[in-house]
Amino acid sequence: MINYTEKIPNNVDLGRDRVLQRALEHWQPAYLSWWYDMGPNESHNFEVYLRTAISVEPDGWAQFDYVKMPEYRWGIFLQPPDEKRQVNFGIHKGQPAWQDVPGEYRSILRRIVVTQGDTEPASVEQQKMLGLSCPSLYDLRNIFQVNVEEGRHLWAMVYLLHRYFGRDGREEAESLLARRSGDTDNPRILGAFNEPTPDWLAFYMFTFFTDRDGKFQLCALAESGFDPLARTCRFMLTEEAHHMFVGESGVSRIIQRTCEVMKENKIDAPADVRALGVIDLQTIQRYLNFHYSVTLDLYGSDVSSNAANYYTSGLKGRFRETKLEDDHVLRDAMYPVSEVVGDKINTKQVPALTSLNERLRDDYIEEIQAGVDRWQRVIDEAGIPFRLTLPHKGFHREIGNFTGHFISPTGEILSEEQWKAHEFDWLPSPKDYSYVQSLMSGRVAELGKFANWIAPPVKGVNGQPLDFQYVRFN
Ligand code: BYC
Repeated sequence: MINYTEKIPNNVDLGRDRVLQRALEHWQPAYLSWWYDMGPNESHNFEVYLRTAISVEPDGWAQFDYVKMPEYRWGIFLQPPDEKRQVNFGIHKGQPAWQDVPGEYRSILRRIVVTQGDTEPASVEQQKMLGLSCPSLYDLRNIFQVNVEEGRHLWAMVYLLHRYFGRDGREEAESLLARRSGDTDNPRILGAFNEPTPDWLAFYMFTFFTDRDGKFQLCALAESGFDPLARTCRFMLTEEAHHMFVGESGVSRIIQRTCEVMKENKIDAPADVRALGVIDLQTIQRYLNFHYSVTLDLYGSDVSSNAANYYTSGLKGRFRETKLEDDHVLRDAMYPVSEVVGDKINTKQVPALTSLNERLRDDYIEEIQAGVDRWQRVIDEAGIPFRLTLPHKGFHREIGNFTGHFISPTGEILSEEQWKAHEFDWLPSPKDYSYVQSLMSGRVAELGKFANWIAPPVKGVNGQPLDFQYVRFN
């Protein structure tokens, strides 16, 4: 069980390590000050119907109650240890899993933990203003749940930094509170986390596409031979599932509402759809193209010696590593990656070890495609002849083999002029953003009411009705 009697709730017996406890208690006010500054705008007095973990077991989510977000019990929760666990891949395969950081891997491991940790506060910063334009109390509660859990994911990484990386770790933990999403001088580490999330369509796309990168990266880290990292990622994954649900169902409800209005009024031209105050499917496709492509970049270069090192040293595995049937060393294995040669996109075989980023990206794409197929069903059921598609992997990429090339959504290699002529057929234009934001100018806060541009969900949170008071404003 989680100990909530301590200042920092935890299931790692924090009280036994006074030095660590004091260091984290020192970091705690800095974290809160960051939350007051960069957490959801003007929300500090709201009471929000939030879930708080009571144990790390799968059914440990039983507790729902009204909580003021700055009083949320952020803490340190690791999956219980498995004494027999081993390093399951790479050159140390078969050795007992490490309970401490192996000296030779200290700096690369710290780097992985810092990169993971950096994304968590970044996403809270990106979503800071959205509470002011929520489509319902149900949705407002959901974004706040996502935000407090991203805050807890930051705690998870900061615990590892403080506990296992000494002074360097403490300095990194401070830097995690100092960088800012989108800041020119001190930005967040990874590209997608410096992009704005200016409206609720962008928020749902982000939680569908980018939080799912979170899932795949956490799954890869949950295989780590460094056992404390593996155990903390396993518990984070239970929180991540809700975030992806918010994204998938949010986009699905927007599509559903648009389709209803199109059918009722027998219209299909985007201008007519917009005139009725809902988001045209073409704009939804452009948002999809944007969020998909910036998220693909988060997997890193197609061919990466960093990725090979992470794997060989047993620090970061593949998706479902222990379920895969091969040697888990990848000495002779090959894997296909794409590259642009002249005016063609070719596939070539490269060592599987160096193409692990590409492989994880491919695993991700498979799952994303299944989600997009579920959105498509909503359109098909309404009898509307429109297809939502994932653009080509090379479309709008800034990391890896496609960088510097202009690739259309269907995979044609274009000149820069050709790209420019079509850019805003494929990606949201400033006009698209201002239209979407014009729909979201204020907060919809009456009980049970939903903004015109989104359908209500199928059911409420934790068995509560849709007209439940999910947030009390005070
Ligand atoms: N933007 O060999 P390369 C989540 C850098 S999301 C900017 O290509 P590598 C969440 C790279 O750092 C999951 N820079 O890549 C979701 C390197 O720099 P140096 C987050 C980038 O290292 C929603 C250089 O390019 N977790 O949890 O194999 C809400 C060449 O590196 C980018 C993780 O990412 C980029 N997109 O792989 C909240 C897991 N990509 O060495 C939370 C930990 C690469 O030249 N991170 N670079 O200075 C990793 O495993 C790896 O760092 C990456 C990159 C997969 C990100």
